[in-house]
Amino acid sequence: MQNRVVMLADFDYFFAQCEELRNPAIKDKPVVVGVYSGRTKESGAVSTSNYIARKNGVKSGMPLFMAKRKLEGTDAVFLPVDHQYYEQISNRIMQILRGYATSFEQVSVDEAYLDVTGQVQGSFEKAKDYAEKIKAEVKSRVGISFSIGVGPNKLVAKIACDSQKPDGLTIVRSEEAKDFLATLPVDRLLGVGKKTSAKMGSLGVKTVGDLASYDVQKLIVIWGKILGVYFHNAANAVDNEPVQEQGEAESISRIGTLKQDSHDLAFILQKTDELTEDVAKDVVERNSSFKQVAIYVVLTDLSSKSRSITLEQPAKDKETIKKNVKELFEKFLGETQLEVRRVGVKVSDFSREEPRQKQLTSFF
Ligand code: DCP
Ligand code: CA
Ligand code: CA
Repeated sequence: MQNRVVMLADFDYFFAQCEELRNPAIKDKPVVVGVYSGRTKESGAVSTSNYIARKNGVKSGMPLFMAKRKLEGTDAVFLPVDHQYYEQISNRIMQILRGYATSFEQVSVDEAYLDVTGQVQGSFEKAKDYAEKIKAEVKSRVGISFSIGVGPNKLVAKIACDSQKPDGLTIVRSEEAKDFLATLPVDRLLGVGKKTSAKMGSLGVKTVGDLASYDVQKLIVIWGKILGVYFHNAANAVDNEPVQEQGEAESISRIGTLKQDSHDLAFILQKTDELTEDVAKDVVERNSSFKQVAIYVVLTDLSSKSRSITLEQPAKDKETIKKNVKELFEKFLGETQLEVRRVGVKVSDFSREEPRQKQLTSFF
């Protein structure tokens, strides 16, 4: 099986960079964006700052008075957060990024995963050029720089991205992934907080590499099956979470044109079976069950029709789709003399199961 190529894009010093964008005159100064609590003129916390301010020791979350002290004697600029404006910029970038990926998942105002396996034919070599192209386009169209991590999955892409900022591009190939993670402290893994890393430390597990070679059965005894297996896999750079848009699609469908117009059931089902394969793959990826199967038909006179069946039980397998599509077409072809030109397969009415990701993160 071909390896996946997953990117994480994380916008550099985002709120502060947005401020620089609308007021380039502040670019060479320390820039601090903060939330002013309003109690006194000085009270509040730093949201983020540009890299000039960071060099002086300013950090996200730090009280503003402390940031002021660190920047004493400089021409630092302090600004209040303007979420609406940052969201506008973010949306423009996200829209561009979305166009570069087969599947796309925005995770926050300044971060998104892109599955680009198809675009780069699974090649990390090509992924490098592709990432540079994406960065250049966003820079020229929006004016914002960001860092990209590329890896065989989301976990590796994220850590790759964090390893080189700002304006970074870090590529970690499948075969390098395990070694890349091995020297990092365990708390760099999602879900390993203070308590967990202290517990792991007491077992002699300090680095991700230690965790990777630790007996998985022992991890399961301590943390239970789901978390134990997750820690083991994550440490070994194994992560099968799909890149998927948050929020739910109403339906999953595919439409195609027949090689020639036809009234022949077997010929038509050849095409719909092909479409069903793709629909079923998406169903698996979204981990959803559907209760409705529908066909869409465009006839030679260009009129279009649709027919649907509601299942008694939610289903998620492709055989159920094929069987119902067949029944729908048998019936439909009995109702018309016209030949069929285009066909579509659609499943809908999802009863979504807990996505695996949610199950896991609900532990954290
Ligand atoms: N943010 C915040 N308070 C924090 C951390 C972050 O308000 N304690 C906001 C401001 C950031 C944005 O979220 O601009 C994104 O957070 P990041 O952690 O990605 O940090 P930056 O984008 O600021 O910097 P970097 O260049 O390190 O990604
Ligand atoms: Ca971020
Ligand atoms: Ca960022």
